Amino acid sequence: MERTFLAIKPDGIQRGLIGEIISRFEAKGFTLVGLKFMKVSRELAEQHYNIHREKSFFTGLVDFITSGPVIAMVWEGSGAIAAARKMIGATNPLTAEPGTIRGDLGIDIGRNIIHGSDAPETATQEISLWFKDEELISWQPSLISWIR
Ligand code: RTP
Ligand code: MG
Repeated sequence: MERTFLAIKPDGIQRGLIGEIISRFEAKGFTLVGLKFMKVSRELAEQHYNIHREKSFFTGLVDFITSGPVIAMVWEGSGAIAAARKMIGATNPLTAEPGTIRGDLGIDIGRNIIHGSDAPETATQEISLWFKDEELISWQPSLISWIR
């Protein structure tokens, strides 16, 4: 079963979009296997975005990600990595398709609400960077009927 790393960025938290975003992945049919509400250290932000270290926007990006709490998550399901990227939409919310999270909810490339791993290798790296093994829970829905 494929796993991907997603993080609701500080703008998503501050705009009250946590429920909206989590609902989309639940409704899609993916399974939540890890979640934490956390303040990101500069060190973690720099490691996470290491690939962009030489870019002009790097310092601003790290400043932003460390500016307020984020929600780090791991979601599981068949094809979860590519499907989550599709649900998130293009990097620039202004050109992201309607129906995607960024296309529906944002307008600023530097404040684009959510991060998602872009490939199987980065998903594996990011999951181990953000989560300890014991923070991830494999589970199946119970067969008990909860409501009668
Ligand atoms: P993310 O890693 O955050 O999920 O975003 P992404 O894959 O769609 O885009 P990526 O190329 O990895 O860029 C990481 C973040 O850097 C900011 N950015 N700013 N000003 C710019 O031209 C520019 N380009 C990228 C964005 O906030 C992007 O999410
Ligand atoms: Mg990226």
